[in-house]
Amino acid sequence: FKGSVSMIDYKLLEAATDNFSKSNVLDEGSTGHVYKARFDDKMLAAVKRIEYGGLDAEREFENEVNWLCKIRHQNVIKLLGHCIRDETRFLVYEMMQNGSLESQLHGPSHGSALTWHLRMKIAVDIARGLEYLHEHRSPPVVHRDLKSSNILLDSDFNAKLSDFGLTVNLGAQNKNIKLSGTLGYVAPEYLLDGKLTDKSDVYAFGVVLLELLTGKKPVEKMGPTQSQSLVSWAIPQLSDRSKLPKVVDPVIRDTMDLKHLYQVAAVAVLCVQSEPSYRP
Ligand code: ACK
Repeated sequence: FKGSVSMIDYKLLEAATDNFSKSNVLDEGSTGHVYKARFDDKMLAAVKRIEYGGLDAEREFENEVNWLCKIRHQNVIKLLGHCIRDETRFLVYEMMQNGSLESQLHGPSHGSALTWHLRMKIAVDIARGLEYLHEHRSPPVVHRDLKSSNILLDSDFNAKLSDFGLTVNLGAQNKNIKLSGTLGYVAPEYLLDGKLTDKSDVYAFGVVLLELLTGKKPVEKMGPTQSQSLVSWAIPQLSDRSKLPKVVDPVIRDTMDLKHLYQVAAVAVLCVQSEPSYRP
């Protein structure tokens, strides 16, 4: 692997996680456990341990390391190192103390820590991360699995994009990209026709905005018809479409109220549907 992300010695990982002790488990995810790690008695990090999960999982691991070696942005998770031991793979990330946006919104606290001001800032952080991937990388990079569980929050609730296992660039070599992503977030044109563009991420961003607004999960395991109905639910919220461009501006100033935020969510979804030139 290229870049500045270092290979970390397995013994160091064992020591930093007290031998992967139960008390250090942050999450028991489907792809692997995430552990709290403490290096040199001070620096905190999160270690994802991925047991052998077949070729696809291996490819995703390599893909994640390769992308995170190349991408440095304040709204993208920092990969500090990686380690391979027999069939098990480890990824070491900067610690994100407030966990995922999904657990903040849908966990026991039901979003109570997230004021409207904070939700607004999280939305802008995500947009900045996406803008970097789409506009400042050439060819554009598509995250391909944007969702609330892949948005992590640090101790100050700065939001960063994570999980680059499915990420691709829109270069010529990627004409036939296998359909992947998470139902509920996946753009209808990608799901139905396999048409992948950077707008696929924008669609997912629209769904995350709706989640931030309503505190509700997009229905999981649903087909394209239902995911389209989420869109048709959002659009009637806009009373006057001719005012759309004016809505976006005040967002960036910290003056948003619920009504504005609601409109912005609808704008994001609407733009993907109807404005080919739109960028987040
Ligand atoms: O919401 P959570 O508790 O926070 O559940 C997810 C889970 O692991 C799967 O992604 C947590 N997690 C992942 N990466 C990190 C990280 N860098 N710092 C803290 N927690 C993390 C996340």
